[in-house]
Amino acid sequence: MANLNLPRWLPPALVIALIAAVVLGGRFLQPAPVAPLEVACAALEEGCTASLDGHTVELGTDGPIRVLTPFEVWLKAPGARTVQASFTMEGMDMGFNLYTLRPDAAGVFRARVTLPVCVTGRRDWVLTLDVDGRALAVRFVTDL
Ligand SMILES: [Cu+2]
Repeated sequence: MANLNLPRWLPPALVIALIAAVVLGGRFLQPAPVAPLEVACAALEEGCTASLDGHTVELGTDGPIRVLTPFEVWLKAPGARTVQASFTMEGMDMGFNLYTLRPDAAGVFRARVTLPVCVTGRRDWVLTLDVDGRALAVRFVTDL
C-alpha cells in the first residue's frame, strides 16, 4: 500500500471544511427573506391602507392602544387565507408573541392582542402583519 505521506491533521480538516461548506451553502441557498413592506400609518385607530402585491388592504385597531390592555387588530384583505400579527421593538427582544387573526362574519380578520410593558419605558412598537407569507410592518406608539 502506497504511503501518501499526508499530514495527520489533513483528514479532520477536510471533514470540517466539508461540514462548513454544507452549512454555509445551505444558508446561502435558502430564499432570501423578503423585507416587510413598511406601512406609514399616522393613527392605527383610524385605519390605514396599503398596497400589497397590487391589492389594497386596510388595517387598523379598535380600542385605545395601551400596554396591558387588550385591544383589537383588524385587517381587510379580500382573498387572504392566513393572517398573523406580532409585535416587536426596533433592536429589542420583546419576547415571543404571535396572534392569528380570524375572519369575522364580514370577512374582516381580527385578533384581540395585549402588549407587555417595556422594561426600559419605551413605547415605540412595530406591528408586523403576515398576510399569506407577505409581511407588512407598521410603526406605532402606545398611548401610555
Ligand atoms: Cu422594549
